Amino acid sequence: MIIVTSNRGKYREYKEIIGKHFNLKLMLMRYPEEQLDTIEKVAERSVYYLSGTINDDFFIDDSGLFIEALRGFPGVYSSYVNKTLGNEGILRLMEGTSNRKAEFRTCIAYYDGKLNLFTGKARGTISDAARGENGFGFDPIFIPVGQELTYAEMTLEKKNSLSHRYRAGKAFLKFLTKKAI
Ligand code: ITT
Repeated sequence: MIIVTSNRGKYREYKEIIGKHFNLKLMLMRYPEEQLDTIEKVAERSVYYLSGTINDDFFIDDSGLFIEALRGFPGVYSSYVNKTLGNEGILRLMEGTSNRKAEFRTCIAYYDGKLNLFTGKARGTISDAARGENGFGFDPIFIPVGQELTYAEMTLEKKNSLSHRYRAGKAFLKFLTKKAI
C-alpha cells in the first residue's frame, strides 16, 4: 500500500494510523490538484490522474481547514493559503472576530482498481495566537473541541487519537481489514 503525498507530516501520522496494521510505503511527490469546490472532488480528480501512472494500490489525503466566520475559507484553497498567508495571515484575518469556530476535514481517496473515499472531520476553534512546535501546517492555530491545547502542542499520539485524519483513517482501516479477510 502506497501513500502519495508531498507532505511528510501526513506520512508521519499515517505511519501510526495505517502503518501499524498494513505495510505502508511513501511515494513523496507533488501531483496536480484541481481547484474544485469540495475536497472529495479534488481528491477524486487527483486519484484518476495518478491511477494511470502507479501500478499498485495507493491512496492520497486531501485536507482543508474550514473557518465559519470566513464562510469556509480557506477550505479547498488551504494549501495555497498556508503557503502564502500562513498562520499569521489567518490570525490577522480573524482579528476582532469572536466566532472562532472552524472544522478540519480530511478525505482519503484509495484506489485499488476502484475509487473508495473515506472522510473525517474535527470541529474546533482558531486560537488567538499560534502555539506549539509539533505537527505541521495549521496545527499551531487549531484547538479541537473539548481540548485546551492546539494540535501543535499535542504529542503525535494525542493528535492521532482525535484528529480529522484519525477519523478518516479509522474508516479506511475498517475497510482494509474487511478486504483482507
Ligand atoms: P499533498 O501533497 O498530500 O496534497 P498538501 O500539504 O498540499 O500535501 P493538502 O492539500 O491536503 O496537503 O492540505 C492543505 C493544507 O492544509 C496544507 O497546507 C497542509 O499543510 C494543511 N493541513 C492538512 N492537514 C493538516 C493537519 O492535520 N494539520 C494542520 N494542517 C494541515
